[in-house]
Amino acid sequence: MGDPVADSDGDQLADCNEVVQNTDVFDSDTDSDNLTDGEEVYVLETDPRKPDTDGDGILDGKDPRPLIPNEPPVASFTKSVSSAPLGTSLDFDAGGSSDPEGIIVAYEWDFDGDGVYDAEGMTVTYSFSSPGTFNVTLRVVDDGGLSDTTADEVLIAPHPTVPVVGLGVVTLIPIALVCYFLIRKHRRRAKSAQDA
Ligand SMILES: [Ca+2]
Ligand SMILES: [Ca+2]
Ligand SMILES: [Ca+2]
Ligand SMILES: [Ca+2]
Repeated sequence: MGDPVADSDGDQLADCNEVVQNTDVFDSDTDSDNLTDGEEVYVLETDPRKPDTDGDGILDGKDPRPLIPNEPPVASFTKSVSSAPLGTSLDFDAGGSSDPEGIIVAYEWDFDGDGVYDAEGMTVTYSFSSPGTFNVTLRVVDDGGLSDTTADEVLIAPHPTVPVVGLGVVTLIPIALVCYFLIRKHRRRAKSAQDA
């Protein structure tokens, strides 16, 4: 300890400064967070005695922002339509998702609600293979590993022509009934005229 600029552990932090910082003169990484004491003091300005300076659960050596605690992202998406006939390609856009202090690194989509993600990407196009009501779920993950999910329903109709055919039958029934009663009335009148 005679030489004031000696650096016994070679971590770029002189022994005399290690004493000031209260770090280990013979351990280049006092808090074992994979950053040397010199790097923490002079470059990142993180605490060389605390492996997780901001206390967000991510060690300084792996933390993209070791001085700012990570906040979870917020998942949000829009869809081109809420209901469509089977066979339609639907567009989904998660561009409205956000993160308070970082960036979103993954967008995952579960279209059929089975818990298995079917697609990845900020914008996706999907065509459902069967009719029904589907709970489309989006999961976003930020650069600190935190995530958020949101879901929205989509209605897929069985077949585009079915409602038209159904309406036709429904309107034909009263017309047929009216015709039947008119003919019956006409026949009765003709019969009573004959009898008289
Ligand atoms: Ca040193
Ligand atoms: Ca360290
Ligand atoms: Ca941290
Ligand atoms: Ca974040």
